[in-house]
Amino acid sequence: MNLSIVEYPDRRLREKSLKVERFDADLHKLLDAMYHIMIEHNGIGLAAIQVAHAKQVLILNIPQEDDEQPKDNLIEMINPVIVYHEGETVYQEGCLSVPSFYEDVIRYESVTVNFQDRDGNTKTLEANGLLSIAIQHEMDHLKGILFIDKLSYARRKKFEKEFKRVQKEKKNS
Ligand code: Y12
Ligand code: CO
Repeated sequence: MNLSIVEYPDRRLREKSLKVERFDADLHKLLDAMYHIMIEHNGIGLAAIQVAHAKQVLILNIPQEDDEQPKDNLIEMINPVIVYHEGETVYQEGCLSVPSFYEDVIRYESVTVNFQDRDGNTKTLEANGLLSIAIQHEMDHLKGILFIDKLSYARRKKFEKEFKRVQKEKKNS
């Protein structure tokens, strides 16, 4: 399966992803291809809509303390739902669909998520730290929300100005 990353301001990133009903070979192929493209681009999280598949599918592979990112730590979430959240935290986020931009975003500090695995089994995960932030960032993608949508009006204006400048620079180089 040949995938490419959809980049802002592409309108496909605004689509609402649909619930997965079939846990079949096609879903497994999509998950495997998402893992490869995420690693190829040095990502730590990816939602299916970022590769133009509007399905409630996301993957996460948070680096360890030694910066290694073994596949053993890969988490695949299908149809995730946050059932509990607590606290607040701020983290400078980046996104493979908005390359080169990093912004402070406020998120819940810890979350409990119900989801299904690639075979349709129901799971629950309690997360905090970077994993909690990454889950919320990727779950926003399933609703067509980007991390830049969470910025203050002034911060977003600054982002748009800088984004236009970078696009112009890319065009002229
Ligand atoms: C905390 C905050 C956000 C997340 C969501 C997952 N985000 C990523 O995986 C972002 C990765 C990223 C990688 C980049 O590097 C390349 O494309 C080679 C990048 O590109 C540049 O900055 C040029 C931007 C973002 C998880 C946890
Ligand atoms: Co993202």
